Amino acid sequence: MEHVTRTDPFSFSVDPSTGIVTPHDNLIQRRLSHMNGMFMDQAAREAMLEVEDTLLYEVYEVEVPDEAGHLMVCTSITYPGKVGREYFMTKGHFHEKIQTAEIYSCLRGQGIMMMESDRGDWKAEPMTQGRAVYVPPYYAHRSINTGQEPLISLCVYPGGAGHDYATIETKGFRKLVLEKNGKPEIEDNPKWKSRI
Ligand code: M6P
Ligand code: ZN
Repeated sequence: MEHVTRTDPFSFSVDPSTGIVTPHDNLIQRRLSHMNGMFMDQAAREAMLEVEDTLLYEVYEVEVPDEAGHLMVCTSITYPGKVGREYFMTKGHFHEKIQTAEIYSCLRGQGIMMMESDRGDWKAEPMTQGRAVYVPPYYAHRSINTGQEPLISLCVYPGGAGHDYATIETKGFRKLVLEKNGKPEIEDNPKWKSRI
């Protein structure tokens, strides 16, 4: 794969049906085995893992300098499926520089962007083709695929923002999105720990 750090003007293409960015520099693939303790139903996760280490989501990254002034750009593709009643989702993260925002422009699929601030405020916004979500500063964010096809977004965030995964890994999101009677429902996370 071509590996360059771009500082000159450039353009790239995004296939809205697959989320593949051309050209791209990195492809991140996250599987069930990478999501230890993140899904509510641990037994369902373990049973699935015995059969297959399912691919949950992919991220195609375009490499630009990871520093203030630049805009990091990538696509995220979350595949459809569930672990127990819980829909496939991204790990979710705060930005290391917590005062930085992000835009997710949804290109395909149906889902929910779950957002939660460091003060414990939360908001769930719909993700659907043609709709964009603004994740403000101080909000952790996780995309959740509640549909039958890949949930694809083009994401843009400030260079130098960084990813803080540890907070979500240890404390979780306050709310979960679970299937109930065939529909997504937002429920309290019994394991959530307040950050304050
Ligand atoms: C989006 C962006 C990326 C992020 C990815 C996957 O594409 O927010 O910065 O890495 O989603 O989410 P996560 O990092 O939480 O696994
Ligand atoms: Zn982010």
